Amino acid sequence: MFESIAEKIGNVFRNIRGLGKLSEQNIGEALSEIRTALLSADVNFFVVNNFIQRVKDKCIGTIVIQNITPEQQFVKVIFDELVQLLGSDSMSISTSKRPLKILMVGLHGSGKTTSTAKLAYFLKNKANFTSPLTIGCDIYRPAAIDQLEILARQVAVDCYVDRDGREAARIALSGLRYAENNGHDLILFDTAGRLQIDEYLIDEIKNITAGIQPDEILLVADGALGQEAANIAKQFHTAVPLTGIILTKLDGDSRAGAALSMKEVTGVPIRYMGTGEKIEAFEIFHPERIAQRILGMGDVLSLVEKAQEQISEKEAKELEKKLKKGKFDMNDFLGQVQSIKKMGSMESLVKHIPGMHSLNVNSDANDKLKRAEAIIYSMTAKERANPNIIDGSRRLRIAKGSGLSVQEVNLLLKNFKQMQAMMKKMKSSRFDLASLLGR
Ligand SMILES: Nc1nc2c(ncn2[C@@H]2O[C@H](COP(=O)(O)OP(=O)(O)O)[C@@H](O)[C@H]2O)c(=O)[nH]1
Ligand SMILES: [Mg+2]
Repeated sequence: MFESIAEKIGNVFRNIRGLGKLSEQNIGEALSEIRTALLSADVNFFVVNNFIQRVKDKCIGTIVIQNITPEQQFVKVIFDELVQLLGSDSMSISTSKRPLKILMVGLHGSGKTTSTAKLAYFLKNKANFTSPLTIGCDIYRPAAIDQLEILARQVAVDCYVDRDGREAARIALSGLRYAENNGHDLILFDTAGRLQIDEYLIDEIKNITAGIQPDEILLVADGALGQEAANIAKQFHTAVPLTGIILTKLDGDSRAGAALSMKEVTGVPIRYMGTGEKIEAFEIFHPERIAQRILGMGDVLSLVEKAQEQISEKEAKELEKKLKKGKFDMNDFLGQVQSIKKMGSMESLVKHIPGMHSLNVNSDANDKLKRAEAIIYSMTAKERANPNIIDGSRRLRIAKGSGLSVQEVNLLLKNFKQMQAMMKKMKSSRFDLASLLGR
């Protein structure tokens, strides 16, 4: 996610060294490079200009803080302003009300139906809803109703449909009545989209809204559309009062334009993000983490959070501690291999690790993981704790033990070394920023 802008901004930071006191002159060039990076990530022009102006004012206006170099101060200002731009106060929606009624709106193909199921699943697991109901209000495409039903079944959530219904607002209302009669505590309304915003779509959404009185109206917007997604959101927002945005398709090589333009252009915060086609590829949108990612610092927090769901909290804490210390031995490597294997989706995890997004993870990844496991299992405890002692004869023994070739053992050791080096690097880069930010 956002690799391209992260790389560009990373370069700007690498190039600023030895600034004296921050001044308009000495930050000018870096700012102009950041401006170009933002524009090429398809961030809205006015948003970029305002951003640069705010950074400039803040850099020049700030009092020099002791123990912080001007470069660090510059990075901190950029970080803070990025967080601001991404929506400093945004987070998950409020989930205390029962029943909670959520209306999903958006253009055709933006990911509404998928996100409806993802959100039902997410809230069921994370916000203690016991009985979610999805309601299919897309009357134009029978396939859309099937799709919602299939997805709902996949996440073990009930689904209300009316294949003979002629009016979306009516279906929504009878669905709501059904939900109330059957004690559903979370009600998600999936609606139809259009290829573009038109009068009919807007009327339909207004009618549904007037009927069901939703607690939340979430716009599902395709993140791959860049700043155009923000323009679309703006138009929807004038029709119905949006309470949040779900930005989808942030996996792959999506540019940062949608994420960075959204809040400033619409005033509506991004609440969640879709990061893949699978049901689990759905997360709360954390501005600070995204800002870190855009600044090219990877996302240790998300990594730890993801891992936590698979491995025990204690294990995760230990991993986090080790990551922070930059200590990483073969046992940790094995632990990682196993939790990645458990998670099934290697791609989604690997992307959280700094420097790993370029790694080519293909479909035989799982097979590779199994081999890695076999090799590490063939090592002695001493070798795992201190892989440096693994010489030629030990390699031969390990290869025999695992039933694999010496080349494969060599490759694993090489990968391990790379990862260890990366962890060390991560430790230093992250710590600079973490201590700088006082977190
Ligand atoms: N890669 C990726 N694909 C997504 C994501 N969300 C939805 N999709 C895909 O986008 C397509 C359209 O989604 P759908 O939910 O049918 O959109 P709708 O027309 O708004 O209901 C489907 O193929 C989804 O699998 C996402 O976060 N990442
Ligand atoms: Mg749909």
